[in-house]
Amino acid sequence: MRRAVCPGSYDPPTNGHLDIIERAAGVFDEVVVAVMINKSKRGLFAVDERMDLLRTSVGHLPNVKVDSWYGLLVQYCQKHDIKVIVKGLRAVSDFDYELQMAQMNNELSGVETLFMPTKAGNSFLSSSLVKEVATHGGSVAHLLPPVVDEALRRRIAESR
Ligand code: COD
Repeated sequence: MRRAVCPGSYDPPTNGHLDIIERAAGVFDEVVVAVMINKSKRGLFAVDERMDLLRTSVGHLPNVKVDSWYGLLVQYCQKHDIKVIVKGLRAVSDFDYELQMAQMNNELSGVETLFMPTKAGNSFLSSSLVKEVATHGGSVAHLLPPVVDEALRRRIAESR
């Protein structure tokens, strides 16, 4: 079985993430979306909340499952016998760091990283910009899965 992992912070998931996950699901037999836990960075959404948002957003993809992990991504891959990491690339600015991580992950474990170019219409899209725009009242509904847009509005309203 050809399996791949799409790792990320997903705080929150955007249409850019979803596009990469959907396309990976078309290429691999099984795709795991792994919410990577960063204990030094408090997110807007808790890890469990991000997982719920992802589960709802990928509900139409039967070969995609959602998980979380604290530690090295390659340890997750080794534990679950996953040989491929799929990453989205938005622009040249993503490339330097993604290349470094891909090489380190390969050096550590032999796991390969495949880069998928973002859809042109998503190349400006990031979780952090979406949060910033939404916090100041801008509409980001067209950039997010509906369940995420709703959760984001609610979270921002709660924090006011
Ligand atoms: N279009 C296409 N792809 C996109 C878009 C978009 N609009 N937005 C984001 N993406 C891609 C990103 O390029 C990335 O590949 C993925 O989606 C996740 O994005 P984010 O922003 O949610 O997550 P990041 O970039 O913060 O995730 C970094 C990781 C958590 C994957 C990384 O730090 C990691 O693997 N950490 C685990 C610890 C570890 O193993 N460290 C050693 C690394 S060598």
